[in-house]
Amino acid sequence: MKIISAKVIVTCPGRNFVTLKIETDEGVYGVGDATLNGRELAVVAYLEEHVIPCLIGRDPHQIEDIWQYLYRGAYWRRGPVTMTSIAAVDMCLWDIKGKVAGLPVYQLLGGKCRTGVMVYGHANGTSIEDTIEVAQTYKAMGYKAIRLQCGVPGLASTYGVSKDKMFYEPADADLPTENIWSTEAYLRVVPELFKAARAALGEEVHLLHDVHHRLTPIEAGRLGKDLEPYRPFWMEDAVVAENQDNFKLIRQHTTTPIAVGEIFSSLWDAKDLIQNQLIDYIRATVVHAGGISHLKKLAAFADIYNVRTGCHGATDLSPICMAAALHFDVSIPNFGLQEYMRHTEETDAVFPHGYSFDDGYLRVPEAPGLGVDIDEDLAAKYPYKRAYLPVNRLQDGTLFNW
Ligand code: EZ4
Ligand code: CO
Repeated sequence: MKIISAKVIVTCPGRNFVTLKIETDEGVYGVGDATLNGRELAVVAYLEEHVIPCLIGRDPHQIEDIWQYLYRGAYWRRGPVTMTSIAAVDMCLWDIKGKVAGLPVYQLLGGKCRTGVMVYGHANGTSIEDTIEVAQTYKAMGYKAIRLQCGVPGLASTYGVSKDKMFYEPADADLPTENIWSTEAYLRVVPELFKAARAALGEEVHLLHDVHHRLTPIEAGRLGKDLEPYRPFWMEDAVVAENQDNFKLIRQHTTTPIAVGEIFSSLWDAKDLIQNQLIDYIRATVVHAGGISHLKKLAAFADIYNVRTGCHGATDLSPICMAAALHFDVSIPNFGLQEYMRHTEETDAVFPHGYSFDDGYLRVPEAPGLGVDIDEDLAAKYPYKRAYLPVNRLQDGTLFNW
């Protein structure tokens, strides 16, 4: 079997998605997500100019060899553009292998370890009351885990709080919009949100929170401690992670479980965090961390240190990534939780898929391969539109982390 062609499809059904499609001489094709939010066309160029020419004529069954070829062969290692490109190829090849075998990809990964994938939804609102009201809706829909984000009094807008109640799309401007941030105001409101939420939602439901890289380690230690009475499932991205030592200080001060890694590109970004047991959940994703092949390796490494997975699953990861994530999630022993932000109807129509939500769980597609596709005619109706994530400044104008 040989790869005869590959192409990159860019579509914007409400938001941008980049998709790689690899075709073989036997008519079987595979699809892979290649979306890197706000930097989409950098991945397109990398794939078109530097990856696709190297794939033509290769045997698509040699997933590991092709992975190594693209990783070691580039000389320049890691980085989000490279690893997203490699991930897209990897997803295509697993899709092809599954279709040829007549098996869903999870079967090729060792079969199911669980019947479904527990997911968490995003409840957010400008006030604590609004947020809890949305959380009640999620609970009524069957969600077992809910992320809570609310507006910060005194700030005009912040990450995690959408204009639309059930959809959240932060990359919404032709050039970055600017948010203003106050750590002090934020640290006052979040414990209040959790206190009210526990009282309103009961003890059973898992409650999560995303700090979105806004704190220093000692501030994160304090927030973790303040949230302990309400038993959060995790505190996410409490600090920036370039310096993995940041997490030591957090650990010294709180037993709130720690999650990090949605912007990690590889195992190497998480190595010290895992080995030193400084985190509880690793959020690296199929699309941004080298595909199913690399994430399997990361999860196996994490398992040794009791770290479980909590894959990123925001709307900027396409339904192709979601399908791939579900095959991965059901097949590994140390799965923790999967993020699930629902896509819009337009997006779901461009990417027909076989996964479905059922009482708090996503069920993995049972069709051969990944069980997801792209409708190219429909995709062509939505041309690329440049869209950036916001930037964030402190009240005195200092550029901060978004
Ligand atoms: O802001 O995916 O946990 N989820 C998140 C996301 C991120 C976006 C950025 O591309 O933090 O909503
Ligand atoms: Co996040």
